[in-house]
Amino acid sequence: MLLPDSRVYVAGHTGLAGSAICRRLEAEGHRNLLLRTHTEVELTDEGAVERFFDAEKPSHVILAAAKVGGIAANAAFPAEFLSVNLRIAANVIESAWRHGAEKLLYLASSCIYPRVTPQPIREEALLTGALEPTNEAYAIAKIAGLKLCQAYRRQHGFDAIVAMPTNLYGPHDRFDLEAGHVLPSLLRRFHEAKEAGAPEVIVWGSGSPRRDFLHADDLGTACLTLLRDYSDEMPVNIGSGDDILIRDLAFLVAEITGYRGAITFDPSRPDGTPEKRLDITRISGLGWRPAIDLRSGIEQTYRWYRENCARETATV
Ligand code: GFB
Repeated sequence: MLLPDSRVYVAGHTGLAGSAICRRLEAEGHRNLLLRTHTEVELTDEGAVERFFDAEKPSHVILAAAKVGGIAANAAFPAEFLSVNLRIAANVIESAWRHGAEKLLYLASSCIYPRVTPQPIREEALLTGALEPTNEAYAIAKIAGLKLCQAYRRQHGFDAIVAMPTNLYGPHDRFDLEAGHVLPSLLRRFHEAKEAGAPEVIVWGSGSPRRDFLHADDLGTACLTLLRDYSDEMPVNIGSGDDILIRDLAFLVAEITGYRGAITFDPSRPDGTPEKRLDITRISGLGWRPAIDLRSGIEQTYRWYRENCARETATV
């Protein structure tokens, strides 16, 4: 059972998802969080992971560590996305089970569903069709992690559960113009264009794909719900219940950042999956609902970006 003094290890606590999960755990009174940076415990190193679990013996493990990136980074570095994420999943899941963790929550991703599948996407759609080529390597690694959770549950009775988050955004994201996801990239691009008085901002692709965006703080509440109230091999979708055209997202980001110049779409950049809105019936049945609407979530993220990153990124 998850108690305030449970020894909870959050792997990936500095990232977008992991930091939000830590904020939620702390807000709910958890005072025994085990946190280690990359340099303290390298998760691709089997020996380092084994030594950490042997010494600390966490009772609960949240596996939010992963090599992630937007559509361009996924397409450019498939070897790293596949290899690093496979090793992280194999090492952490094995050590957690071996050292007697009570429960493990693995974060997969909505990009592991087939490229074209009925919307909203139900959990049962997994492995029913071909993957989106731009993120196939990452998706295969995440599917392997999910299957490891199911296999350790079946073979060893290990209570490993899987969450399938949609496209996330929020504080501590990677506001990188080339390697980041669409929302942080556009926030930075529109912000810099406004500051520089640039006449045009270029948005990748046709603008016609649709995406389901969830603020990371809503992911945090969903993860706690699952840790407390869910124990089954079926993965659980975590999404907003809605989606938006990338074109409309670009106009919304322009409005929030105060940019007034032209917006041009560049069809030479990839669109990726046409749409991936998640069906959230399963997690809704546990009483969870997203609390942050897209506009106020982007406004809050933009404030965070200006306070924490805008000055450094402007000089890059
Ligand atoms: O966020 P994004 O890279 O993720 O791109 P995916 C979403 C959509 O936004 C694509 C368009 O249609 C892009 O073409 N887009 C427009 C941009 N402007 C930009 C921009 O400046 N930067 C970026 N990045 N996109 C990722 C997967 O796919 O989703 C990952 O590759 C991961 O593996 C993540 O699963 C959640 O939704 O296309």
